[in-house]
Amino acid sequence: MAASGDSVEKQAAFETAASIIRVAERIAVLTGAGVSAESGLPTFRGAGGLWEGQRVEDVATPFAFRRNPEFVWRFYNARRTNLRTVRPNAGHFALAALEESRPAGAFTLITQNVDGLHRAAGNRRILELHGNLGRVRCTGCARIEDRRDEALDDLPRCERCGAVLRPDVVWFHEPLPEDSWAEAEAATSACQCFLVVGTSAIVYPAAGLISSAQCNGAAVIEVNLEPTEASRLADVGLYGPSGKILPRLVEMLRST
Ligand code: BJW
Ligand code: ZN
Repeated sequence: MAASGDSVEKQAAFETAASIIRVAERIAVLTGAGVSAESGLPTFRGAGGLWEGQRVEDVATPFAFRRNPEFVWRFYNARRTNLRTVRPNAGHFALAALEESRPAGAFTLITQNVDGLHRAAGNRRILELHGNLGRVRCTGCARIEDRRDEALDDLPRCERCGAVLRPDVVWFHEPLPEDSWAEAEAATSACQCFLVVGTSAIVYPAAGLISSAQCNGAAVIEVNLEPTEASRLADVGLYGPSGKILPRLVEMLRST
């Protein structure tokens, strides 16, 4: 169904994307901060982004945390407060519906996001490459706990060993969680369709999955407000808010 005001090219792009998804036996999706933008969570880069006026090295590296843990915790506690009220948007729900429409194991959602919104929307097979903002990890005994629903101190400490806690997220210069990364690589090389949603595709190794998918013969579909580093690898680009594009795509798949 064509949306009024669409160009012929845009409608053709939707149809091409729908036909790629229809015939794909396995689908992998890579999401970034843009998919949560319509839930009210700022993205990282660009105007109004989380890092506007902020040096990344001051907040998102282990060195920054060692130098000034209170400063880093202020940044993360502000974001954690939002987590308690934020809700998935239509884009998240469309991805959950897409998984639901597929046989078990044929759909993998790989996310760089730390907000937990894909799980809240109902996706089941989720690989969180950059951790989760709701969890804390002890810098002493390495215990991981879910503290999503709690306000934390300015410099929270482990109840077991007294060491300083840190957010259980992946900062620059840190390795990605081994299991999730291995599963993401496997899902990427096994899929016939790789859908890239709301990411600037500049952070590695996550962004490298896009070229791996393409090299392995998958068709790449990009959904973003604008072209990105991923666009040159994409077979189809659907440009607009993911909260509008994804529900429309899923609706097209339902009606055929
Ligand atoms: C919309 C929209 C709407 C808006 N609808 N769209 C190879 C080459 C070059 C460099 C490297 C490399 N390998 C490693 C590196 C170094 C580094 C890196 O990638 N640097 C680059 C920046 C150059 N990578 C690392 O350090 C990684 N670790 C590593 O490689 O370790 C190796 C190692 C091995 C063994 C031992 C030790 C080390 C770790 C990367 C961790 C990234 N972490 C962060 C912070 C997480 C915690 C937190 O949340 O604070 O993850 S950085 C930040 O960027 C966050 C994001 O997940 C990630 C990606 O950002 P994303 O999601 O793409 O957001 P934006 O803002 O960039 O883009 C938003 C997009 O949405 C835009 O395109 C908008 O247009 C779009 N949009 N509204 C649709 N409504
Ligand atoms: Zn501890």
